[in-house]
Amino acid sequence: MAFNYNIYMKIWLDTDLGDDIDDTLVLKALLTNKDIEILGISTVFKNAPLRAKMAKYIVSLAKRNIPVYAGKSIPIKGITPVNPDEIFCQYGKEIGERDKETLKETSSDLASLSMIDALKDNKDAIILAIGPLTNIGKAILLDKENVLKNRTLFYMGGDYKRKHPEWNFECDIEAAKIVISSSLNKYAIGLEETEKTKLTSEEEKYLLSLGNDALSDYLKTTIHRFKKSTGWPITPHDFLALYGLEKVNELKWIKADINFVFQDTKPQHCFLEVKEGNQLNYLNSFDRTDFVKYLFDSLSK
Ligand SMILES: [Ca+2]
Repeated sequence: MAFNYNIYMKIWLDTDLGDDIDDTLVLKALLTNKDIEILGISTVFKNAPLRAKMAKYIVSLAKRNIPVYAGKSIPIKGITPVNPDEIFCQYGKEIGERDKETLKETSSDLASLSMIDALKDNKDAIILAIGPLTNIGKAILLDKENVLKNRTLFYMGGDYKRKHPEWNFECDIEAAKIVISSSLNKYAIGLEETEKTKLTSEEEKYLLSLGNDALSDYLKTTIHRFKKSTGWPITPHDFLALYGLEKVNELKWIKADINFVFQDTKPQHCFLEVKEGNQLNYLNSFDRTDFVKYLFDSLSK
């Protein structure tokens, strides 16, 4: 089924914001884009309730009223050990403490069920998934009325041109398998492309100069926390999924089937065997200059 691009878009965002800075960049861009309606936000992986609190705080800074749900902290079946009490590097006391009430949400299906409900009421809505695929996989398992059948999903995950393990897939390999074998109309943004988005120090400086409202200031605070904690350059992996969604008709996509391959020597890693097929469309390439312009334009609104 072809993806019908509309200028006005309705999106459900599923995110593991709080660790790498790219999710926070995507959320800020979505909140300030008047052509995009966010139907809901679900958080995933490790401390999903605290991630939901962070997302709620960012939504409140944008003076928006968008439902935020804490989804699954623990993968359906992952490879990497997960600590649901882990505090992410962008955490600050403005987000609030994790409390007993939110702990209950760790095992709740509410996020996935709310995603199904939102898509049921909005036939043209798209899912944008920029974390491990646990909530999406869970939604497919819970979707008794086939609401998700043939619906469109853009996700950052997998590596389609190299035999490299990729974090989002590796963190919940079972969820990735459920999503890949589902009827969802999938647009995949692979690590082999997102790695090319790494910003130069000049580009980082420019990013930090954008905007002077409360939301932009908070974004800068979280960037500083991320940099201080990791020392990593900003690589907006997840932003390429948003770019892919907005530029879907201008970009080249390749249709493929994939198999998950585990190595005996390194069972913790899993790579993809890619062949011609119809399971998904993966991004073949993009113009980095155009992407960086899009990133800066989106974040200066
Ligand atoms: Ca992410």
